Amino acid sequence: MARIPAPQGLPILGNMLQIPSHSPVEHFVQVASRFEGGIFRLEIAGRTIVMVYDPDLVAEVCDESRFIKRINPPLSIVREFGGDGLFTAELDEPVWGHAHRILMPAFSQRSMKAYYPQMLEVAEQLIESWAGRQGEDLPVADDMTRLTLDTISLTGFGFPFNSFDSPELHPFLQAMGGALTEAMLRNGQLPFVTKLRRKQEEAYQRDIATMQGLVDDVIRQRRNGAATGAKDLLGLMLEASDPRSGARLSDENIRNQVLTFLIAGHETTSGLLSFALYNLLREPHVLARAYEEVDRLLPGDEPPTYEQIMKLDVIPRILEETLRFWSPIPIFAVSANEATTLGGYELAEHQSVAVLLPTLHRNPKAWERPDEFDIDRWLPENKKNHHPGAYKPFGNGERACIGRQFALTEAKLALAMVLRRFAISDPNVYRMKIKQMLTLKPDGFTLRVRERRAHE
Ligand code: MNH
Repeated sequence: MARIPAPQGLPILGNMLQIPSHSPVEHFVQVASRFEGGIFRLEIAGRTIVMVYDPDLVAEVCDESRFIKRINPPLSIVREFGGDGLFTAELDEPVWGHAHRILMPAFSQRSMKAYYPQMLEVAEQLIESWAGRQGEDLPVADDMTRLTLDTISLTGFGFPFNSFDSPELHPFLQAMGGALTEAMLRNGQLPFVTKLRRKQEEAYQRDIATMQGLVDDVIRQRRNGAATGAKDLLGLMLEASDPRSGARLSDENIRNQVLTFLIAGHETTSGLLSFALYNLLREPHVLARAYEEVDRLLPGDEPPTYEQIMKLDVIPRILEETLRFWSPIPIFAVSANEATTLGGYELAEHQSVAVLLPTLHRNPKAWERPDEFDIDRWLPENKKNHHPGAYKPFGNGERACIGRQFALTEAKLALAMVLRRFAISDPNVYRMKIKQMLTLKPDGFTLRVRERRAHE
């Protein structure tokens, strides 16, 4: 049987030196454009990585009886700080099941209604902050990060960051950016090189300590009874037991979950909102439809209710199409449970297969006019015709994103409130430049706002 096609590499190092350390995904997308079969292989110092972006092949690797998520690089590196939190736990570690079953109810759509008042409170802080900075270049990704970090920490842990009160980003974010970038760099390094980089190792350990210090503050504050909210994520983790086994989460595991949620619970949603605003500035027709929708469904100046936000239709489709165009998590990986074949090629047992979302999400085999931002793809009558392997921004199966409803509720609310109040513009004509720290964001993107109508 033929081997999976691969770009020419060097002996021993393979394709390693071809991968730019600060923008690996951009490189993978370029390589993918040369391998039209929807699958290719990279050899990285003895490690074989298979990338897929053909929708039929993606549908195959999404069959959980054949492929499951395993904690390989780079997730095994992220595990150095995520520990056995949900994102970086093995499926067969008992604690994954305990935490999954304890926390799932807290992420149902019904629970979103309970978080709504805090989501609204933070969204109003964004609006007030922008109202006071009309005509200035607003740092979109930073302000979306303030919004999403404050939202997860307030709703999940009763912990107010109050990020909009400060012109500097919280030290937690600096540390997180450092640690995620370092994890990505280490993923492309030989282990002996990582060992030699003493200064980077020190900075990495300092960043991890900074993040863990904050987590300890969050938990200590709850234990001291300073914050109420027994029904939030932290309350559940401290009180609830696994309905199946009766097991409780250990203190160590709760620390890992809190850190996991502080990172996973904001970084991606911030990227989604930033990319959505970018797309709207480039698609005046879609922007006009969004203004029309918020004026129709959220008239007046009253804070929108949860029920009003749930009636939005154009805004959610903008978010879905944005996640197709720019998935904040550009790759997720699974491993073959046993030796198998994929697309006529042999895969060894435990071979890791990575789904390359930017290429999958624009694959002409699955999408008509793939490079067009078209929110009507997400009308129910069109959605039902989508290829089952064509769209995976939240990953797959049991290991798919637990925070999907949370992210979408928060993002709908924030986008609707921004567009109800402000006309957005981009006089600097931003050109997309992706910053990758494992996840993707637009780097250096600014926009300006002015009030759409007079407020008394
Ligand atoms: Mn989220 C897993 C994307 C928002 C918490 N998330 C995943 C995965 C993807 C993903 C992809 C699967 C990764 C993998 O297979 O290795 N997540 C997103 C995107 C957004 C997002 C695109 C926003 C947009 N995620 C959120 C939010 C939270 C969250 C918000 C929490 C409040 N995500 C998680 C957790 C996991 C996860 C926890 C791991 C779930 C598990 O494996 O049990």
